[in-house]
Amino acid sequence: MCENSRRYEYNGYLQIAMRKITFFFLFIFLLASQVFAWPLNRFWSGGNPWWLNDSLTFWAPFDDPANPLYLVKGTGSLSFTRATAATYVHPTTGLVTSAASGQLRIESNGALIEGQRTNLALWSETLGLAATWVPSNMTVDNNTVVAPDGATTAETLTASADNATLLQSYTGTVAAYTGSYYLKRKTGTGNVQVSADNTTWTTCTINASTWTRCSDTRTVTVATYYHGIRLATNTDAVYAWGGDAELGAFASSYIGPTDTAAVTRNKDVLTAPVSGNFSEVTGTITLTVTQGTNTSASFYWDSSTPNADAEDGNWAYLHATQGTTFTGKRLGVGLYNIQMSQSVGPATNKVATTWSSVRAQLAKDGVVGTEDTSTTYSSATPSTITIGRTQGADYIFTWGHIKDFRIWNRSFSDSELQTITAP
Ligand SMILES: [Ca+2]
Repeated sequence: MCENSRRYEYNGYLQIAMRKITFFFLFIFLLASQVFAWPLNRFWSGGNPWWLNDSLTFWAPFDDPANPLYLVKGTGSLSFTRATAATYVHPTTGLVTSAASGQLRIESNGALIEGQRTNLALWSETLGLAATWVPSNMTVDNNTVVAPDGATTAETLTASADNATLLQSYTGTVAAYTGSYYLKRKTGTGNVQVSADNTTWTTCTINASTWTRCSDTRTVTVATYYHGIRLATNTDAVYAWGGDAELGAFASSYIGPTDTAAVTRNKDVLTAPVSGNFSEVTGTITLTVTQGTNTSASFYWDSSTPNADAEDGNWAYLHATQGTTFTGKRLGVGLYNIQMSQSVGPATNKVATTWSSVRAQLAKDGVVGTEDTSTTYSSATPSTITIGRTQGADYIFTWGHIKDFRIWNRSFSDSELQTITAP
C-alpha cells in the first residue's frame, strides 16, 4: 500500500514537472512564432509586399464566381450590367454554365468581359434536326453523351463515306464570320475539320477524353453560306455540341442554347467608382489580363470625364492592339502616350500604368516602358472607371479576362513596377 502511494506521489510530481516543461516550451514556441511572424506578416500582408499595401485604395480580385463583385478593398462597390443571359466555363466544375442577366462571369482567368454577339446557328444543341443541320454521308445520333454543360445533350456524328459533312446555312454580309463547335473524338484517327463558309476548312486537334472548342473564321462575300463540321475519313465518329456562328473575326463565349431563332448575348459593362479609390493627381493601376486570339484592339480599363473629349471621352486608358502595341495614354491637359510591343494572343500579361505631376510610365510582365516626364496632370476629374471596355460610344472591349485589378494612390518607381508586374 505504502509503496504504491509513494509511487503515485512520485508519478504525480513527474506529471506536474512534465506539464511545466511542456508549458515552458509552448511559451517559447509561441513567443518565437510571434517574433518571426511579425515581419513575415508585415512583408506578406495580403500576399503582397507590405509596402505596396499602405497606399492601396482599391482591389478587386475577380476570383470568386459566387461573389463576382467582391472587393478586398475599396470605397463603394463595383457595378455590373448585362441585359441578357450568357454562358461561362465555371472555374471549379469546368462546365459550361449559364449566367443570369446582370451576373458578371468569373472564369479561371478572372472576369470575362465581352461585347455583344449573336449566335446565328439555330438549334445549337440539336444537331440531329436534319431540316436545320443537313448531314451528307453522315449519321447523327441525338443526345448520346454528356455535353460540356453536364447534360446528356451531345450528338454522335458518324461518317458513312469520306468527307462527311454536317452543315447549316446562314445569311452573311461582306465580313468575317466565325463558326465554332465543341468536339470530342469517339473513333478513328482521320482529320476532323470545321468551316465558316463550307469552302475552306480548318483541321482541329481533338482527343477522346476532353471537349475541344474548334473554330474557323472566314470573310464571306455572298449572301448565303454554310458553316459546319467535316469528318475526312469514312467510319470515323465524333461527339458534337454547341454549334455557334457569329459575325466577328474570333469566337466569343458560347451563346446558347438556340432553337428556332438566333440568340444575342448583350455587352458586359463593369465599372468602379472614382471617389475614394482613384486620384487623377497621382496613382498606379495594375491588373492581369488574359486574351484569346482577338487580333483587334482591346481595352483593359478606361476613365471618362463629365465633359467627354473627341477621343472616346477618356481621361486616361490602357489598351493593347495584339501583334503591335500595348499603350498607356492620358488625354486633355498633359498628354502622355507610352507604347510597348504586344504579341498576338492567347496570352496572359501582368500590366501596370502609373502617373504623377512629373512622370508617367507603363510596365508589362516585369519590363518598363520609356517614361514620360513632360506630363502635367489634367485638372479634370474622371467620373467612372470602366474595367475591360472603353467608355466612349465605340465600346472597344477586352474580349478576355481581367483579374486582380488594383489601384494605388501614389506613383510607383520603375523598380516597383518591375516587381509588381513580374510574371
Ligand atoms: Ca442534342
